[in-house]
Order: sequence, then C-alpha cells, then structure tokens
Amino acid sequence: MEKYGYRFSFGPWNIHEGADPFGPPVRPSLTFDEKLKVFNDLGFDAVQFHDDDAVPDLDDLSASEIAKQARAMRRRLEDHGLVAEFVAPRLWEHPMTIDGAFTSNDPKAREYAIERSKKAADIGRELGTNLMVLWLAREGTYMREAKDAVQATHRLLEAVNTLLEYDPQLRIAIEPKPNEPMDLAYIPTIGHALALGFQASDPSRVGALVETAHAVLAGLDPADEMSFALAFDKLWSVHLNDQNGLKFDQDRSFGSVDLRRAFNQVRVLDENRFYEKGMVGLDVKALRTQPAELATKHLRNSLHMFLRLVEVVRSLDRERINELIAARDYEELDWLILSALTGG
Ligand code: GLO
Ligand code: MG
Repeated sequence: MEKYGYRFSFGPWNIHEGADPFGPPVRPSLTFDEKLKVFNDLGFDAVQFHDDDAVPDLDDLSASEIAKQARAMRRRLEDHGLVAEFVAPRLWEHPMTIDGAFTSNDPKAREYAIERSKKAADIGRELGTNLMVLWLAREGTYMREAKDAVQATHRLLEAVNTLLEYDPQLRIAIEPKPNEPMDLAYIPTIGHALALGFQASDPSRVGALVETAHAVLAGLDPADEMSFALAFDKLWSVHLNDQNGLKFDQDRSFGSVDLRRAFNQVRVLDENRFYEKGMVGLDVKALRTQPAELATKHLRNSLHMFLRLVEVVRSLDRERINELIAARDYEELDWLILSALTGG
C-alpha cells in the first residue's frame, strides 16, 4: 500500500464493544494481542495509548511495577513492528475525577490527577514516546456557578507546568473539545489550547491535537483549526473522524459525512508537509449495528479515504487554481474541486 510518506495510528478504544449510554455491549471484547493484529493487517504504524491501556490498574501499582509492565508492552509492540504514538492519562473514569481532575474543587482530586498524569508520563518514557495527549474530559462544568472559571484556567496552566517540570523531555498536546461529557468545557478550541500553551513555563513543549468531530461540535471548521495550529508549528497530532451535525460525539469514519470537509483537512495537512511532522491518528468508532467480525472496517475505510484524498490533493492543477483565484472566479474553483472529488 502506497502511504505517501504518512504514518497512521489509532487507539485500542477504537475497536470497541458498541455499548452506548442506552444499551450494553453488542460485541465481544478483543484481546490486546488481537487488536495488535488488526494494526498489522490494516497497515497501521503506531498505537495511541491511554495510560491504563498500556498498564491496566496502574492506580494500584508501584512505580517500579508500572515501569516493568510498560517495558513489557513496548516489547509486544516491537514484536508487531509497531511504536507508541502517545500516552494520554485517563482522567475521567476514577471516582476522584467526578467533578473535574486538574480543575476539581477538591484539592485531593487535583492531587490525584497530577499523580496519575505523572504516571502516564513515566509510561510514555518506557514506551519510547515523549508525547502526552491531554484530553481534558471533565475540566468544565455542568453548572456554571459550581466552579470559578478564572481559577480553573490557572489550575490547568499550573498542571501543565507541573508536568513539564516533572519530565524535562515531555511534550504535551492538548486535545480540545467543547462539550461531552461536561455541558461546557474550559478548553473548547485550538485557540484556547494554544493560548494556554504559550503561557506555559516552556511553551516549546506544549502543542495541540485537533479532532475533526470536536471542531465541528464547536461550530468550527476542522481544516481551519488545524491550520491555526500549523501556523505556529503546534499541530502535533490529529484525530480524524467525522460528525453529522451538533449532537453527541459520533466518531464516524473519516470522510463519511462530509467529503469536502475531509478533503480540506487532508489538503491543509499535505500542503503543510504534515507527514514530516506527526502521525495521522484516527479516533473512529464502528457503528453499533456492525457485527463483531466486521467491526474494524471503520478503520480501514478511514485510512483508505485519507490516502485517496491525498491523491486528489496532489492531482490538483495548481496553476489553474491560482488563475481562478487571481480572477476571483470562485464558482469555477468550486467546480474544479467538486469535479476532482467526483472523479472528474
Ligand atoms: C473523546 C476523545 C477521546 C480522546 C482519547 C485520547 O471525545 O476524543 O477519544 O481522544 O481519550 O485522549
Ligand atoms: Mg479524540
């Protein structure tokens, strides 16, 4: 398979059992080794990890036990010819983080969140990656009056600084999302993520991850969100998927809802040589209706859609596009793009 210089990743949670808030799992779980085989079979290069995907039950383990298990995981990856792209602390499931992690009103909960994130950094080091993704799932409110948003912003900055200081190699990519699970999140867009990063003690080690669906949920265009980060060399990873309007976070296969929106994401990534900078990460879910033995096609489809769109982007007649832009003939430009997308 020609991958045009790109490397691709997804997380083990992207092969899932189909449970939703209204119904139980509909597919059996795959073991981690079965999942690794899917990475190989579909031509992926890297694995995205939550800390406890790599080291289950890490809250109950000593530092040396965590390091040992992380090293064992690294060997398993190596056996499959894979690497770890990043490790993300899972800060949204523990009872301590019910009302936020770094921004909880409870100092014990905030301390738990910091300690847990330090462990995630340790795991990353053992897995051979210095990239930490911070999806700030519960850093926000259900009730506006329940937290002080100014103070919460300072607490987020403090947490980032503490982690940067803890591990001098660590790079943090903030993954914004405007809502879900919270009603409203404190870091809803890339602008917010980068503003925080530029205030950090070492701004060169704070960047961002743009997820398609999250940008759409914020009412923004994902390609523009990516471009904003690319302009400052801050786009360190992406979570490509798709999203049908303003509703729950769907994590649909890349390009399956809005092909032109997908095209524009690939266009800005390719025009800015993202293949030299980061990995193309997916964050996609199989539809709940998908039978177990067919529940990896969303990954296949997303990767192949990305590659097809790279071909479309690279086949565009740049000179013609420049002429149309100079003539301000945007309707003809529209037709040129639509023709390319429909195989014309
Ligand atoms: C949920 C997020 C989630 C993160 C993952 C990595 O909406 O997209 O899937 O990307 O936990 O931190
Ligand atoms: Mg994501």
